[in-house]
Amino acid sequence: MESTLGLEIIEVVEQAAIASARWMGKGEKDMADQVAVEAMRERMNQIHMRGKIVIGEGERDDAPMLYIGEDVGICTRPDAAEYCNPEELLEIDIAVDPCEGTNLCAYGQPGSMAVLAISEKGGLFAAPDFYMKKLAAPPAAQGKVDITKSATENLKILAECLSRSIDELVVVVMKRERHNDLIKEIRDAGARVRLISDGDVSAAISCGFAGTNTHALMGIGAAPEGVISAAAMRCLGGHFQGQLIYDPAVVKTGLIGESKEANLARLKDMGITDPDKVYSADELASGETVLFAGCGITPGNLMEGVRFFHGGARTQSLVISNQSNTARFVDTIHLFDKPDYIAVK
Ligand code: VTB
Repeated sequence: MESTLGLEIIEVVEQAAIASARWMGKGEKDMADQVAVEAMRERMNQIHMRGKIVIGEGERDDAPMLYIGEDVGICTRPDAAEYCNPEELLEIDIAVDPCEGTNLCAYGQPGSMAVLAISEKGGLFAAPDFYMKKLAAPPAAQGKVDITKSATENLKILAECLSRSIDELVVVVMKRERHNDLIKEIRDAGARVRLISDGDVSAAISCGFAGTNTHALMGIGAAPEGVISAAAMRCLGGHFQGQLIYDPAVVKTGLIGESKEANLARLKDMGITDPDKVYSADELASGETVLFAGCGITPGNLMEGVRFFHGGARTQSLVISNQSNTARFVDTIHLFDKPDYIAVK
């Protein structure tokens, strides 16, 4: 799966990032998202694969493109068997977020990315559109920190695992009212907090790389993106845990507007019998083969953003694979017009 897909999915995230970056700083987050969705879908449909969106833009009725359950790829066509080889005919599951951190893109802030994760059928947890309490940490702390422990306890463990003092740790937290107590606790424990307005996927994955000065992500973000973060962290051997948040009293805004009872009923319908279960990265991205791809829209901790020049753009992407055990940073120059000569900038 990886050999053919690995390179092509780079182009999928690159195209989404370039489209979205044209709307960077324009203050229109819906446009930044919409063009990314269109570009991602168009490029995805040129790949010889039989893909199904398991995490996407929403339920079929609400999202016209990249909706949950949508078939993508050339080999989903009815006559695919005639021109797709048997391996390409195996169904794969795809989780996408064409513009993660739409606000960041719309306001020209760092950390927005086009991201996706791929696995064989059934290899990615089909997370409901709820919230998720998340804990990400570097590989050295994998399986040692625990989301069920207090932030204070986890910081002690983390400091030990990373052979440093607590005040040398940086924890990323999204600036939300729901995190006020958490932020206070982290500061009281002696660690330093980097508050971000949006974009916890970039923050989670940064924990997987030494040198990013990001030692943990704590707090509550969206559940579907948690699966994409988990896919990357699983490949990197980093720590990631997630716990669904279904009680509107915990998160008063956004995704969950209904009652707690209705949310619990929805989870049950989806076959989630233990709504309080703590999911590990291995459970959220359980497939044998897991691939993650991301491309910076605005500059971030891990990747540059899209930089346009006359007639082209330069992007930086990251592809992580648990098959080849590689994390590839790919620097690409895109020439939009057919040039007379390649003017690399
Ligand atoms: C956003 C976004 C994150 O979750 O915060 C969203 O920035 C949900 O949280 O990157 P709010 O409803 O409080 O804004 C993410 O999309 C992903 O977890």
